[in-house]
Amino acid sequence: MGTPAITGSGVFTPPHTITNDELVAAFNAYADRYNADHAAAIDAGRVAAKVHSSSAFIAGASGIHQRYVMEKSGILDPEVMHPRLPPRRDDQPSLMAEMALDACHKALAQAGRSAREVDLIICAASNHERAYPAIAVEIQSLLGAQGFAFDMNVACSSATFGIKAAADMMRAGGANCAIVVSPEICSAHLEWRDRDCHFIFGDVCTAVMIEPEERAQGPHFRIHSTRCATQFSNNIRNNDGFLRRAHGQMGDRRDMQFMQNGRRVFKEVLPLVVSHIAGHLDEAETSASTLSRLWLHQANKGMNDFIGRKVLGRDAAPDEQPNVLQNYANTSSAGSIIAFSQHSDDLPPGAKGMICSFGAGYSVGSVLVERA
Ligand code: CO8
Repeated sequence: MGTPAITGSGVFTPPHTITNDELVAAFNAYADRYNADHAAAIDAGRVAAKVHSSSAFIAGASGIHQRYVMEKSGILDPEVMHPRLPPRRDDQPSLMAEMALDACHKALAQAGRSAREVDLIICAASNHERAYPAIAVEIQSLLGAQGFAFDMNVACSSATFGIKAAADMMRAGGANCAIVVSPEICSAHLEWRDRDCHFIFGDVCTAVMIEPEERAQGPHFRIHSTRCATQFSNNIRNNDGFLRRAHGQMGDRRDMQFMQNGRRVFKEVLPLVVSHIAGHLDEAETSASTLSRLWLHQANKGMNDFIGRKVLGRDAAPDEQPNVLQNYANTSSAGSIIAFSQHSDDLPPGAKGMICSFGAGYSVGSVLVERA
């Protein structure tokens, strides 16, 4: 089998946006109601008053200006503060599969392939809508693809780990036409009532086509090499899971949604990522000075600026390290793939770049590519 290549990519962008100002207005209205409802307990010092959020803080601390979501009225209703996503019947497509179909069709069109040629689908995402049957198998059926499909989850690194899995299978002869698809409905596992993190996430779906290079029908990116690493940490965690009922814990517990110690994540993940990228480049006998582009995980602009500076040894120009989080916020595993999909067409043949994700686990995944 030949060298695997990325032959197409696609992004499904949800229909609704929430600006920082809209988000903060809803949060502050919720906080005011909460404080009024708990006034006696707050005055007696038994309950902490909720403090207002601020658009200026959000933009300054994260670089996020807005986010896309699948449903916005519930998130912005101070009485609700979560998206209203009605359950789907078993004979209806799941929400993740519906988002995935759009992104997959865009990736297939760019690669010049029909769905029937696909023989591997990996649905790589931070959370899956149900335990089984796999969302990936549903996507395979709805697309009319062949072969086999499975779900995987490495939180924010799901897509890069998925690309590694597909590329390795291709090198071993186990697949010939693969899609790694990442439907991320982050709005459903974010606690919108928590001021420390209510601004962080948005929804999206990305898809990446991977084929042996000799099958490519047009411009493509040769996958030179991939590198994955993990190191256990509790600093990004979500305790929701199938044992919840067995534990007798069905109530409204804060740890059943996204939780993070953002400051520690910031401090601990940066050195991990910088040394991971340096190690990958060493293994590939490639110098950072030959990289034309870094498509980094989209969690925080300050983090990305720092990583770019350490990797390149100087400040990265905006087109060398494109950010999309000002529009999309953190979309977990899909972030680096949105950046790749929307900011790669201009690269000339021979240009090299690196896709790199990092997040819960901790996990770091990198993909070194070359434009062909
Ligand atoms: N408005 C106004 N002020 C605020 C707000 C707010 N909304 N929030 C906090 N503040 C205040 C704080 O109270 C604090 O005040 P004081 O100094 O008086 O105590 C001050 O601002 C500073 O607060 P922080 O220390 O929290 O602020 P930071 O500058 O550290 O910024 C960030 C916070 C933006 C969260 C930053 O720490 C960060 O980006 N960290 C890294 C995050 C990261 O990379 N996480 C990866 C998670 S993604 C992942 O792995 C996928 C998980 C699966 C997906 C889940 C989907 C839901």
